[in-house]
Amino acid sequence: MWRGAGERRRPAHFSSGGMGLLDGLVDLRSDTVTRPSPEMRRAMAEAEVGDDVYGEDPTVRALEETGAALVGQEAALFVPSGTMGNQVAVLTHTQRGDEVFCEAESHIYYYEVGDIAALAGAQPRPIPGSRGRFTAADLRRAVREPNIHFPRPRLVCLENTHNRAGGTVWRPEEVDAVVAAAHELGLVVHLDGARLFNAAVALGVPAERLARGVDSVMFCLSKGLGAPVGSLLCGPADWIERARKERKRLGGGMRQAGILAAAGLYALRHNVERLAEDHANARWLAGQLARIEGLRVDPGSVETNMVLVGVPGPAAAFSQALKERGVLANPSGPETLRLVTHLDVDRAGCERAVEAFRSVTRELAA
Ligand code: TLP
Repeated sequence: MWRGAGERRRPAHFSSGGMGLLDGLVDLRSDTVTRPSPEMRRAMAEAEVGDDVYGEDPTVRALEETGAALVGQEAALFVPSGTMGNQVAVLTHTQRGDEVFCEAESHIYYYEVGDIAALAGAQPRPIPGSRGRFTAADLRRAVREPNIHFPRPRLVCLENTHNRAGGTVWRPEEVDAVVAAAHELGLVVHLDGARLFNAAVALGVPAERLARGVDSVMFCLSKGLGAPVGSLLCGPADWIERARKERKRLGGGMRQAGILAAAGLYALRHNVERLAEDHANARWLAGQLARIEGLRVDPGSVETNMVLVGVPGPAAAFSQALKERGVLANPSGPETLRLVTHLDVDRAGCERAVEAFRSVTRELAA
């Protein structure tokens, strides 16, 4: 317990959850920047732990059971990052030379350092989507009949919500249709659900409904859910045992990981429903920014916690000018910035961001 003399000696950043290098800035670069709250830190400090490589960490086990149940799967594996979760999935589903179908702007293809090829030795086959989604017909067109020249079609990857499309949501029936087509074609499906709970909260459906029928699903605890580290890869129990071996091969077997898993459990218990606040803030931001001359924003396109903002001129220069005004936002295209709302940015922070955008556009127009 945090009490008495010990508590007074605790460094300020430990009790406040603050005092980071960028304190005082409105950080809209990503929901990955959230820092654990004092309550979450307490849960971490008090976690029961053991050596998870021996399967002896009770908190990791509890997190894996809780997470698997939430997405309707039999078992789960705690991994250090979403990237590792996706790549363990690709490694477990495929063999060298297999073909992996994914949307052309998907994280697994765009942002994971080429590791479908580099680690699994598989060939990614990008499918151009519409706002991050593709249809069963698109998939059927992409999958070729067996032929001596072609790789073996094996895996389809979906992403919900879709990051580069701006946090867009796949509806249950859209997932169902692609999963049914994939299975008919003899393929397996992995769902990159880094922000699956954002999709579930936005649609008002259980996360399990959005993962129904898929062969594996990964979701992140370290994004909008607010944990400092960690993702869960979920699937059938025997498949997860094979995935556990791949995680070990990648060096992802962690020891007293219950300290981290406790944060994940806390996040699942306390931070899911509140994602609706982040979505409301994103909608509000988009509505305000759309009124600023010189910016290109479509408030109707905001489905979860992301806003894509077209800016006049290079996004990197605009981002720098925002930073000088205390607001951080990352480019996601040559003239596009991505804003991500999360539990460490409140409405007042969003108001400051709007002011900063107003000031930069005014200066550019002058
Ligand atoms: N996305 C990060 C960056 O890597 C771009 C971000 O700031 O949005 N799948 C999806 C859909 C993701 O958005 C991310 C992270 C991951 C997987 C990877 O998760 P981590 O960062 O834990 O490896």
